Amino acid sequence: MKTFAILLTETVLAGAVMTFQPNCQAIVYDAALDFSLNSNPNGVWSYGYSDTLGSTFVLDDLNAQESSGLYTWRNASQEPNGPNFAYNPTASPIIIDDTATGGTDHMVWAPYQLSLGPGSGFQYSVLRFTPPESGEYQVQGAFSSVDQYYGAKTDVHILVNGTSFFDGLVWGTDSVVSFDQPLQLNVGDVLDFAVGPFGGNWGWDTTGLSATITPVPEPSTIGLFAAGLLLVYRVRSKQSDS
Ligand SMILES: [Ca+2]
Repeated sequence: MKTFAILLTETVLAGAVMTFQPNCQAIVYDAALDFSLNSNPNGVWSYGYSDTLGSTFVLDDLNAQESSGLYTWRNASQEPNGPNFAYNPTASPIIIDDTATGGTDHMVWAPYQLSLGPGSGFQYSVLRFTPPESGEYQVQGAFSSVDQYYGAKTDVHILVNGTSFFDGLVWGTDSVVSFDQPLQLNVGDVLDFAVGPFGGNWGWDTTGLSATITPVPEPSTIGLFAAGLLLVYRVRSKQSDS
C-alpha cells in the first residue's frame, strides 16, 4: 500500500511535470527548416524587404521554384533584381557556377540552407519573426557568404521593433558572423533579420542565414520541476534506508 508520503510525492511530481510540459516540448523555431514556399506569412516567419534599414516592412508576394531547385520569395514590385530569399530544400548542395564560361558567380547553397539577398536598389532583405507568446528567447545562428568567387560584402543586422541591437559585416567567402544571445520579446514585438548591400555594390551579396529561436523556460517552472525530482529522490532514499 502506498504511504501518504509517496502519494504526496507523486501528486507534486505530476503537477510539476504538467507545469513543465509546455516549455519541455523542445520548441525550436528554425528559419531554414521552417521555410515555406507556399505561405507568407508562414507561422511565426514572414519574408519581405525594407527600402532602408528599419523602415517599413513589406511582405514578399512572388514565390517560385527555380530551375536550379531553389525555392524563392521576392516582391513583384521590386523586380527585376529585387531583394530575395532562396532556400535549398534538398539534402544535396545546389550550385550555380558560371565561372567556366567566364562568369563570376560561384554560388553554393548547402543542404537546407536559407539565404537573403539585398536588391539592386539597395533594399534590405528582411526575415521577420513574430513571437507567439511573451517571454525570453535564445536567438542563435550566423550570417555567411553563399558566393564563393568574390564573396558577399553585406551589412547584417538583427532588429527589435525597427531598432538594431546586433550589427555585423559579412566580408568575403569565408566570413561568418555569429550571434547567440537571450532576448526578451513580448507579443506585438517583431524581430527582424536584415541583410543590406553595404556600400554601392550589391553583386555577389547573397548571404546565408541560419537562425534558431528557442523559448527559454521560466526559472519558476524549472524550480518546481527540480523540487518534484528532489522530493522523489528523498522518498526513494528513505524507502531504501528502511
Ligand atoms: Ca555588397
